[in-house]
Amino acid sequence: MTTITTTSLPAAEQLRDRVRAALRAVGATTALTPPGDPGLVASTPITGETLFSVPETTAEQADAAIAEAAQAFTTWRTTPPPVRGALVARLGELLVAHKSELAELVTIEAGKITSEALGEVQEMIDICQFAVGLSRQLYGKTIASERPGHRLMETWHPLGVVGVITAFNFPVAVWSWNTAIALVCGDTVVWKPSELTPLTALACQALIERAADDVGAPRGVSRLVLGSRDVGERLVDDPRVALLSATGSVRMGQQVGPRVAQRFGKALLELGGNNAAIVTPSADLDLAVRGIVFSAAGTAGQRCTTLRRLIVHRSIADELVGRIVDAYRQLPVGDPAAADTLVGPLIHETAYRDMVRALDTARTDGGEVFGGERRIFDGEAGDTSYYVAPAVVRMPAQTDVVHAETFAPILYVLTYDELDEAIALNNAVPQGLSSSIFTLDMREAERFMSAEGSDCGIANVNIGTSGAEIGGAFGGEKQTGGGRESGSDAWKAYMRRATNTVNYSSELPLAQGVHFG
Ligand code: UN1
Repeated sequence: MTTITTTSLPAAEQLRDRVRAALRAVGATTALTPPGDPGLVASTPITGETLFSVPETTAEQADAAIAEAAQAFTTWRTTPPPVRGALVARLGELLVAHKSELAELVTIEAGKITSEALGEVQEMIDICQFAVGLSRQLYGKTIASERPGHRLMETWHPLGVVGVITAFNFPVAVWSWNTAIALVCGDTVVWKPSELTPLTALACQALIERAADDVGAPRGVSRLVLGSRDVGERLVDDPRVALLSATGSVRMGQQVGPRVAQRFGKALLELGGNNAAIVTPSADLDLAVRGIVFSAAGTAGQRCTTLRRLIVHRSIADELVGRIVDAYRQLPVGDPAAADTLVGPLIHETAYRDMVRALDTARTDGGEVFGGERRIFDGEAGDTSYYVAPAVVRMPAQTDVVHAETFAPILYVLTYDELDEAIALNNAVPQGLSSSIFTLDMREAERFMSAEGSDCGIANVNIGTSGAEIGGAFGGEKQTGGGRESGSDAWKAYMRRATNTVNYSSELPLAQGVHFG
């Protein structure tokens, strides 16, 4: 079912002007050419139109970018960490100064509503601040030695070049999580953004280069390569890339992981999620409804942390679903730059087709679907853009479609009677990124977070599954890939550890009491 709306979308020429102004403001000088010219297509999901052509990185240029980063590493690794922190501090200042322009590009290129786009840039500013503090805290342990006159300790050293592959849905924040941490750790970075978001990448690259110039760091500390799969594969296979940090689909991770392992490189994978929230009878339903609607419908269901499954106690299921459906009916869907919009567009037609297919399958499986219809706006762009009302689907059971991650705003609802059953449902999917429980019963909350509780990398209480702060380690288990990015001690993945045993005695006792000669 589709709904035709009478409001229209902005004209492509107007969006082009806004992109040019934002790129000019951040100091990006790459020449954009008219759509249809050779190069990478820069488009917008707001209207589904092509805005510009962007120069694509050739194989030789990609090789040169890795070489530059490898060269910069030779001096960056011995630059004192707090001095490295000064570069990240400068990047943070530039992000503060250009927050609105960068957010505007995120809105135009990824379709995020303004508030979420600003939030994404804030996440970049936050990780810069975190990383600056970290630059004075790359702590190693000292360890009790079993031998007299010996000291045992561990030291942390930079790894080398970090290849960063990012997805369209967080086109700037995920780069910054990796780059801010990698830079203070003494690594250098080569970034391959999603081919769907080259414009935001050009803006970030302009800012990091300016930050590098301002503090006297080599520009080679952070390079950008633009292109599709081939360019990413160069990072995957190049032995100069010590760590490959990749965000994207499980399928992508299944290809990337073994290829990096084959050459004994390190991989940090942040892949799909199929996140659930359990709602128990004691839950504060007002709060739960707000948390659920933001996590399930926010970002038009296109976060890896999006809430996709609701596991609700049978006694409150009708009431809760009724309230969510009511809230969904009131969600303004449309131009993400418009002040009152809460749900922007899907990224492209394929995302829409995937959503339609999933809803059809859910219906075949006995699901009862509320919402999910396409909204077509007046004018030409109506046909090429993909706006949908978020969907709620009451499922009789957790069928295959519920186990799959469809990157669209579909919330499947399942019911349970006993908490054990709810936890088993939470854990029954192949992915393990985020999860939450809404309850006022501390026993239930603690069980959910315990060893026999949620098997996810993120397990929340009384908040939704999305919208994590940068201070915690971000990532998940099982098919989510096991990597951890951003806060806590995630920095350790960006460094190598050396164990040092120092003998300051004049004897040579061997460990384990061994005598030799
Ligand atoms: C992602 O969707 O890849 O927790 C990252 C969140 C955001 C990050 C999501 N801070 O929803």
